[in-house]
Amino acid sequence: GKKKVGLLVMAYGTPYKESDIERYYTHIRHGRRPDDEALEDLRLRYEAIGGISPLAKITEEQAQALEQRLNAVQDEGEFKYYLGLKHIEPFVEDAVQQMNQDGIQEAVSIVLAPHFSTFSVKSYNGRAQETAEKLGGPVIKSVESWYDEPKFIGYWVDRIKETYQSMSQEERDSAVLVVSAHSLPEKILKAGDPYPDQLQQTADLIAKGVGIDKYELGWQSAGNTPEPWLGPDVQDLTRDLYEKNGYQAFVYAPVGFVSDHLEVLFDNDVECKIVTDEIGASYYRPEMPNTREQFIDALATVVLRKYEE
Ligand code: FEC
Repeated sequence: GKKKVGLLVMAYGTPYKESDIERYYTHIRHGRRPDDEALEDLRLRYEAIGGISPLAKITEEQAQALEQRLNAVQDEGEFKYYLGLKHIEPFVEDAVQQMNQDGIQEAVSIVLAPHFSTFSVKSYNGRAQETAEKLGGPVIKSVESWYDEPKFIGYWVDRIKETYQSMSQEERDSAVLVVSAHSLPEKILKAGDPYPDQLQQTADLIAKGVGIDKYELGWQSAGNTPEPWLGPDVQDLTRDLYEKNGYQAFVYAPVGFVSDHLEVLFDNDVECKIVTDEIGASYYRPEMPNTREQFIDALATVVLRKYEE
């Protein structure tokens, strides 16, 4: 038979039910339980998007779709997916242990986030490699980033073109594209982290593909801590851009994420929308990649390139 290849799909994770929120948030805070106020604030945000996040289901479906696609486009190996999450079970370590128990000797890993940073992708990959080393296998080839994969750029170019085409000529002429990712503490810059540069490149490639020159980089969903975070925040940026340029339409492309989840459904669709409502501008947020074929094909291309290295 064909050689079995582990497909380690890593993602952030989300509470499965309301009673998971506390332990999930505590894990995000490195084991320090958030105070009641912070906890209640998070619970209310989940409530505002329907109680819990659709992320768990979407992540699972993305992994399944990616496995299927990989097995449809090549014959060399038979990919089997394992889900490894950052902040809730099945944890990254659980997934690697399962691969090991299943006798998987080689694997490719990918994080469902396009841009590399020490806080995100490096930590996922580190946890996977460390566990594999400790257990004596499998050998894991880890994708580090895929922010410039042409098929991924193509996904956003197509969605944004559709959005601009749905506008009147007048609105299109006074529209701006806001390309964003999750903010991180500013201290990553001192360590030479490529994260902001990679987001800039993603934005430049998308704008070029769409054929627009009015676009800006923004950061969103910054943590609730006293240290400085990368900015400008997308909400502040929206106000500033309106004051400076009087834009009538704002198109949000949260390209640092790949699914409908809290950070998009709340931080963009609720919080940014509050600002565009206030200033009387239109709010647009093209569909997230989720399990769209064009996106899954982009991921499959990236994984195969790594596999064949
Ligand atoms: O449940 C859902 O639908 C949303 C899941 C979710 C995703 C996500 C993505 C990223 N985060 C990143 C970094 C940080 C840093 C902190 C932080 C805090 C939170 C909190 C929740 C949360 N994150 Fe998250 N993030 C998601 C959910 N994140 C909930 C806690 C409440 C809050 O502060 O809003 C700050 C930790 C601290 O307190 O010190 C840093 C990065 C990504 C994108 C890359 C990736 O997906 O791995 C980076 C999805």
